[in-house]
Amino acid sequence: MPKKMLWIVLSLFALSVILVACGGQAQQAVQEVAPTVEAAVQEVAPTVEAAVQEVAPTIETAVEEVQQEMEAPTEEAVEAPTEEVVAEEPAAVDEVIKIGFLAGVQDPFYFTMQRGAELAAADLGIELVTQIPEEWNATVQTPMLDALVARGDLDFLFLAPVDKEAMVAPLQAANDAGLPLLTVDTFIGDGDYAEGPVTFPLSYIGSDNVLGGYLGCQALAEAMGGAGKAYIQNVKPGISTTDQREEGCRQALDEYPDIELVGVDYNDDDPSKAQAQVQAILQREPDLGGIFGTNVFSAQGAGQVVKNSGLSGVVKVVAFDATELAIELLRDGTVDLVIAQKPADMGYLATMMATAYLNGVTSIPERIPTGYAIINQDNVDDPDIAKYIYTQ
Ligand code: T6T
Repeated sequence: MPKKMLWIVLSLFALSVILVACGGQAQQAVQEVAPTVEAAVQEVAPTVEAAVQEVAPTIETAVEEVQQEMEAPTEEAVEAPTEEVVAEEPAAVDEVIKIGFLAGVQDPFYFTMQRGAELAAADLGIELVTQIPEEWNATVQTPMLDALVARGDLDFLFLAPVDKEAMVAPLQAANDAGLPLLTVDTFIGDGDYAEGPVTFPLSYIGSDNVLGGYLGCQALAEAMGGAGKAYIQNVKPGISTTDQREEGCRQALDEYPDIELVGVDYNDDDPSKAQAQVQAILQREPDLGGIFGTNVFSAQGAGQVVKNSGLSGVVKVVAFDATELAIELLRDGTVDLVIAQKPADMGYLATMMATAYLNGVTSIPERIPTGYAIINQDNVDDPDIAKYIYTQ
């Protein structure tokens, strides 16, 4: 503002202060000088205006510059992102998040997992798209996976791959198509998504199945009195979970020199095939002492044949998976121990981790073990245990 302008304004201000201080006489004085003041104001008004006009563009530019500075990200923020952030761009979360769940097969274990996932979906306000194959088979699950990818509206997918090798390529294709994914219950590769041969799935949520197999067969060996002939009723080689349960069982039986493992059969997850195989081994080994059933249909087949053969309590049975039928066989003494996984927890956690990831959380643990409940005749009615029984 020009110096002259400043002086005029200041002197006018001083004058008005003096006038106020002087009271009545002042008023008369004011009226006398008013025209002069007015003339003075009229005189400087154009200059003031011109001066404002003059500096206006500068002020405006300055304001714009400040605004731009505030919007632009700082040097550090641009350079700082860690490696994971670069991995994949999470989906825009402006519309409802849509998460796909592809199970392994229709059985009480996955129905219970579905209920856990639905509970999480309700809690988190996301949409869940569930698909459950009728048969446990990679040739059935692969086209279902491809169809889920082809929909193009899913933001994330979690699934139980039915074979740890055969499902690597289909999942890689889904991931390459931009669909982030994690596996529940089973894994692909060796399950180590941090250092293993396959690392693109974000996480593996499921039981420690080697431990589960070990606990199951340690209990079987004890129930057999540490001696005799044992047998494993399994599903199909190549399934990460049941392969590991067999491995853990063998480790436990190896600790009992007086126990002989007389056979392992694979029932393709078909209960009637399981029954036929158990009838065959009982004929081949009439003094069989114990059977370990590695999952729902394996244990179901074994338990029903032992019961129907009147061998309840004679041939010891350990069942993996806490279906209502397994619990019934436990209550009537055919089954000695039931190992309950936590499929509802797996479904809930998978939905939660998927949602967290889509909301920008980058530190999703590559491994989330979900633990067990060991059920026997003494604790089967304890509500804290009974809650782990799978619902139909
Ligand atoms: O035992 C579960 C699951 O953990 C396994 O991967 C496959 O079989 C079940 O679904 C039970 O049928």
